[in-house]
Amino acid sequence: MFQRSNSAVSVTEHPSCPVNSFNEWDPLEEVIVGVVDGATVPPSHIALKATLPTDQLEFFRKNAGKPFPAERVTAAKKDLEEFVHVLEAEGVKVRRPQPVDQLKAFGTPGWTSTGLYAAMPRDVLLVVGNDVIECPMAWRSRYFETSSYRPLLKEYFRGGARWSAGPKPELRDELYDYDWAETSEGEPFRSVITEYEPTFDAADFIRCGRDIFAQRSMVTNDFGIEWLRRHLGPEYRIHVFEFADSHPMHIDATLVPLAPGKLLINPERVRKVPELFKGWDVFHAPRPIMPDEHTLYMTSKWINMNILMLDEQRVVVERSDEPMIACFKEWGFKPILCNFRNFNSFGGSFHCATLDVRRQGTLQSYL
Ligand code: ABU
Repeated sequence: MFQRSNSAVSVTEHPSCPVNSFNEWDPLEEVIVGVVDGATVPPSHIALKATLPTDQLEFFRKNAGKPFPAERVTAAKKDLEEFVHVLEAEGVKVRRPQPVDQLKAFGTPGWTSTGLYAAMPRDVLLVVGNDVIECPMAWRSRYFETSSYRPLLKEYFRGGARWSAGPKPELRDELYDYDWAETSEGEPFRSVITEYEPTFDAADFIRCGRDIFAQRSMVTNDFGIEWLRRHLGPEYRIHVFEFADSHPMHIDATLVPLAPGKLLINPERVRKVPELFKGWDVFHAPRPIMPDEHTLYMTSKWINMNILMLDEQRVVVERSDEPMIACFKEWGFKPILCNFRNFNSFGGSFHCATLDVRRQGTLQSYL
């Protein structure tokens, strides 16, 4: 479950580094916002089957290796443009990845694939302090996803950032449980990936200064978590939680620290708030109001809680999500509104679509 350490609060300062982000709420200065251009349906694979909404399996089977419908990509791009304007109006510097041809096949001696997109920087890159880490992702279609970010990574490195990468995985058949099947209510979590090699998506980790919360998922294994733990070293404590979620993939619609002492939880998945948060204000996300007919290719409706904190007060929330807007106001935050429903169709919301490259602030303990 989780580890606890009582080491004293201390502070590390790197004032001039272009990459500097220790938590989810210090004042945001620079952010990468993804691009949806060229979004392509990945080839069929057991790793996808284990995570896709069941009503999308047929779409993915029929459209494997083809572009997502052009009208949906155009609508999502419009949402992203609005989001960029909203962030700039709030004083945040916005950077964008380079779109690449996702239809171009690539592979290793064991397999071939086409790509997915560069829409979700949160999945592929993890910023911890001054270190930007390329994640060893478990989906074959995402093997080269960092390519879109390489110009930015080189620039940040030249500016003084640390640039790391997890061990490049082989993604051989041994990594996958081809016999994977749905579990029944009450059964322990069954992942579609094995412990063959370390894999993780950045979005299975959420930062809270020295403490980082994580989950095992359909893309993140214990081997990957252990790699990250050793890579980060003793300055950080990774706490691994298990939630009531039989298809976990990314923690940021389940458990989201909003500010020191303030935690947002998914009330369906977090049945018991970990002891670690004793004394914190725990806010229950309201049930999502996304209409059933709104296409969500790759996510649950709980992306209503996939928000982006601009500082301890300002939070970017979907414009039509009235319950969430009302809750944030009641809890003392300042919601900043942005249309994002069409982007949501592609699997995430404001947190997924961003990578907070630089926030003011230093390494602190909040627990
Ligand atoms: N990163 C999106 C997570 C969505 C979900 O857990 O439902």
